[in-house]
Amino acid sequence: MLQRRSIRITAAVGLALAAFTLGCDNNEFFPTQSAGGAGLSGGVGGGSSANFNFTDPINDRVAGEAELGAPDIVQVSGSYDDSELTLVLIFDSPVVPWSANQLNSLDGFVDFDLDENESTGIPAAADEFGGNAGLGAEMYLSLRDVGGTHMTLVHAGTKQFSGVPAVFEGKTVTIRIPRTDLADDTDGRFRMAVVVGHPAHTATDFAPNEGYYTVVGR
Ligand SMILES: [Ca+2]
Ligand SMILES: [Ca+2]
Ligand SMILES: [Ca+2]
Repeated sequence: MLQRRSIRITAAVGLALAAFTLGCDNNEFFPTQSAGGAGLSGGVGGGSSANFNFTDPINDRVAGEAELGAPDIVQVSGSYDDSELTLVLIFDSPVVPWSANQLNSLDGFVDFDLDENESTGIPAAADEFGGNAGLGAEMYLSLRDVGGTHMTLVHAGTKQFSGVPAVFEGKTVTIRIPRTDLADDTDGRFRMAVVVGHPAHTATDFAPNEGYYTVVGR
């Protein structure tokens, strides 16, 4: 468990999960109540969107054959527009929510370097598990599910976090992040690195294997 990534919501807290500010830094945080106010937008906004699409090799798990069946990411795609970031993670075989506690249950992080500056934010999670993403993340997404329907988006600096909708459909996981949650991105570009894992190992695959993806939105 990463000390600095202490905010890993693992309890179902309902759909109205809203932003909190935490004073807790050393333990997993299990919220027992949700604050009202923040609606979760699942709608499609107007205007054009910039699409992105990156690939990762198949069957390149960190531990090789020893982890056959564990999440192996093969594609990271989505769109980024005025209203939201849609992030689509595709695997070589179906994955299920972390809470299902299966070999193919999804764990991990997506790190967002919103100012494209490695010296600001926190080191990528991938780097802590033997990867080499080389970015400084202002925000990160914990891929552990919240109640099977949401994941936790965390601001690395303020520790504010919110629930964002995540849909598991076979080999595909789709996450929608409101643009307002990515306010540290001021020019429509950011860097992103993904590390996926499962309940036995936090890191079974890096995407990309080294470095980061640069998303150019609008
Ligand atoms: Ca892979
Ligand atoms: Ca940064
Ligand atoms: Ca990989």
